[in-house]
Amino acid sequence: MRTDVPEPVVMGVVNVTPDSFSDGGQWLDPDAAVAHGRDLVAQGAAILDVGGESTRPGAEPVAEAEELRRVLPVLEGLAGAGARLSIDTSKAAVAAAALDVGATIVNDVTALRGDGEMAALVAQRGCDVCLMHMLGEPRTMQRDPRYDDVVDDVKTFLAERLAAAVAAGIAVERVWLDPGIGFGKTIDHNLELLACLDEIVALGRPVVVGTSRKSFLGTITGRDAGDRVAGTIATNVLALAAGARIFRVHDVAQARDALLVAAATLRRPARGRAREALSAE
Ligand code: PMM
Repeated sequence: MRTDVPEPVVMGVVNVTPDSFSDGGQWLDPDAAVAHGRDLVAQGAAILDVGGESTRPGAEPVAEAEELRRVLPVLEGLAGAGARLSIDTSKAAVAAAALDVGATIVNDVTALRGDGEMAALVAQRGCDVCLMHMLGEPRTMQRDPRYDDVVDDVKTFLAERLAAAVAAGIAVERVWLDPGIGFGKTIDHNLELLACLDEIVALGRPVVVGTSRKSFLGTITGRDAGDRVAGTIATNVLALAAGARIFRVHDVAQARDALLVAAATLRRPARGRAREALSAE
């Protein structure tokens, strides 16, 4: 039996943005976003990741006041909905306001590099934090990204950011790591990272993967963003087998079912060992 297969945790995406790549504009109205979040909880999301600034390739930054206006009513409406709340932001003021209304996770795609106040805030509040790898910034990140060795580079980056977080007073147990699929990466970079995800898992912290509906899945399958759930699930199941623990997805019910079945299967004793166990009885 594999004893290293984590209990998968599904993080449902609630994008309160006009321009996210697969669901932009769908949940801009706070009531619609709250209803969507509740639906994702009913589908099995243990975490809701609420974001008010799109990080799609080419996206322009959003002003702090506008980001707050988008996410706060939604977080307030989802407090007590049955899932932990994560704030997807790189601004410390937005994270602080979100933590004030019940969020317990900061999902920072800049890995604490975007706002000089963010590390101290996370340290002081004692919340969980997801540190993600991104090459460059959303506006320009898909313009010819290059690495010496993408797996080594991402691994080194995440190890450095983990060390920086701990040096800033964040408890090591609070830190999650994410290779940042699609953030300054070609299709080959994304596939290489997924194929070698065990090396990121070996850094010893829970690993988050966010492949949901992303464009490399469309490149492989020829399908539009809304029709990439099967491709998303393939990556989720493979990532689980490599030891990833948290799966950031739009299609919660399908991902949950696939991950539960995959986890149950991976935990079965291997055939030879099962026979040995039986004959020893
Ligand atoms: N991807 C997006 C936004 N936030 N956060 C983490 N930790 N990991 C990701 O891969 C990630 C993220 C972009 O996807 P979206 O526009 O569908 O939200």
